[in-house]
Amino acid sequence: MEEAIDREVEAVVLTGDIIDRKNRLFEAFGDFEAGVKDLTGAGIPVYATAGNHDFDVLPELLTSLSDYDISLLGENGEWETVQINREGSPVVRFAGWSFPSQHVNYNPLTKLDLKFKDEVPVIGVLHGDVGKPDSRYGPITCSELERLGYDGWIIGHIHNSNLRSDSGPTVLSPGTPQPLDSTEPGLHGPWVMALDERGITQLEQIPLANIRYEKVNVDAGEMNGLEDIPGRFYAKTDEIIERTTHPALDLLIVTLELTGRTDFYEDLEGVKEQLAGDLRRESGSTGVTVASVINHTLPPIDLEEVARGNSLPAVLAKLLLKLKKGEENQIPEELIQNTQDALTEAYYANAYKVLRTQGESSPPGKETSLEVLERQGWKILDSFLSQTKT
Ligand SMILES: [Mn+2]
Repeated sequence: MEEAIDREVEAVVLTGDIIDRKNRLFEAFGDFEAGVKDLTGAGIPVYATAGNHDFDVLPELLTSLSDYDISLLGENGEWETVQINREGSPVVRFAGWSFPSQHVNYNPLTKLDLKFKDEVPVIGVLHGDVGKPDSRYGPITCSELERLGYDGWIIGHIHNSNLRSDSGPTVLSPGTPQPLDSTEPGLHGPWVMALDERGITQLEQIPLANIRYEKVNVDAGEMNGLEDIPGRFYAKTDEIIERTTHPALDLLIVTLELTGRTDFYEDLEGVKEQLAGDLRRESGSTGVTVASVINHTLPPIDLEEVARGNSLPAVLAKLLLKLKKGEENQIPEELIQNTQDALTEAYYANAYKVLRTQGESSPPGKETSLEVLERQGWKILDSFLSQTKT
């Protein structure tokens, strides 16, 4: 809100799912009202469309904010337009649509037939799933976006921001102002859209989120020991913090992935949690924490060398070479099937029922099976070879 007032914007547009569920309404209400009040005081109108999470709550909420300059666009799934004027002349027109129910199986754009003959730029505003024809959350197709010939679209729903401007109309998915978890890496924050009579002239994201999630890869292959990890990790995380100016970044939350071939690959398994705790630090005014450590290191074994001959390790090494090269049609079908069966059994175990119902995981596919086979294969091979050494 402060940023919008400082920049003297013509309007603030919200694209839905501002409120997650009905029971969160009251937590968010005070902050929301304070922001809208400040914007109204600064002469900046707010336009909002409802999404699948707030299709009922948002219209209800807005009725209690009738003292302020905030309007819902396209209530009950009926397209609606509004014109923004500057000094009496129109500068932009919004065509907006709001979710009428939690699930919308049709493309909302097929119901839109508003065409304009004047020179005022038109921006479509709604909530929905772009490019997912089977979605229950307003499947929007690119061909429909093109058909209407508007200057641009602002579409809420996905949490990571996305901007398509290479062909067809500009389609901005602004994303959430803050990332919610590690599946939402990169920059988060509101966008500023600049327009003139020709249409959109500039789109810029303001990275206002004070939390950022990133995956950081560190190659353990060239290290002498575990003690070398922090130095490499600090360099990588400092680079992320410095690369983008993050005036508001308080916390960088990292998933650390270790790769490469190293003698201490086995030791890493045992110290992963300890390591995550030890790597926590401050970099300037930004805190850095490690949410998890993924050990993808491998033992320093020369597969081609071991694969010579017909010994057990050689047979296993040949298999690992095929997996490495992606020659999955050369892997015995039974082996892949057995792996997948075992993984599927674990997936459907009662112990994980809660995770399944919360949608935290998906059933293992062939790709996962091949990954597990390769990982386990390396472990067995390493054991074989260390036994023959002694
Ligand atoms: Mn949504």
